[in-house]
Amino acid sequence: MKMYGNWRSAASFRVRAALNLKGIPYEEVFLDIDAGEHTQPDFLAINPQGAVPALFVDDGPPLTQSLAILDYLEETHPEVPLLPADPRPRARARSLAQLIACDTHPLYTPRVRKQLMKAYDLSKERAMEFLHFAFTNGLKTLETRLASEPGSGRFMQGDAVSHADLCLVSLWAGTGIFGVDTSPYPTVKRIAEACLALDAVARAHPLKQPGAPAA
Ligand SMILES: N[C@@H](CCC(=O)N[C@@H](CS)C(=O)NCC(=O)O)C(=O)O
Repeated sequence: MKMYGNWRSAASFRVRAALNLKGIPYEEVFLDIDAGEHTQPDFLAINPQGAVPALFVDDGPPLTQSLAILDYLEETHPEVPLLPADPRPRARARSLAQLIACDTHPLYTPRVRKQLMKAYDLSKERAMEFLHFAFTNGLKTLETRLASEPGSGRFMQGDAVSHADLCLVSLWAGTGIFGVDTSPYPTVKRIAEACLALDAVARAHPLKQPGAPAA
């Protein structure tokens, strides 16, 4: 498999971690999002949305949207399951994953920050305030849910890693990169650290990818 991604990309991290956990070999082409490589015609021909990841799984067009890719990998490589088998915990794992991937992450993507600065004349500092709002809004809900719901265990849903955890680590890595205060979220921290203790997840971390800053 061949994936187009970016070192900092939360959505690419989720897919990379799933590929590693399932033991699926892949190569990654790292686009420089800061330099706008994802908006060039060559890449728009791959994903007209101008967003990573895009994963080529066969000779056909690539798969896009990290949650759809995670589902595809789950259905085609079920040997290492990343979703619970029972419908109810499965729905909860998906709910937690979507809270992050659908309702939190989109608010802090580069295109949103750029638009805030360009169309609404916000300074970089004010755009970063909005980014911090997006993170803390998601983190607060996650902390409340994870600390109070009976489904939580060693990981977000029970004691096995699921799509929810892959989304969580992608959010957690962003808190480090963007300097978000994580002290109010001890349950989120505990679970994120449990995930990052897994070699397959640690190897997929943004700061371990080509193009990432040294520290
Ligand atoms: N919902 C998409 C999000 C894709 C996305 O926004 N990717 C980011 C990197 S994490 C990107 O390519 N952003 C480019 C931009 O915002 O200009 C997914 O889960 O795959």
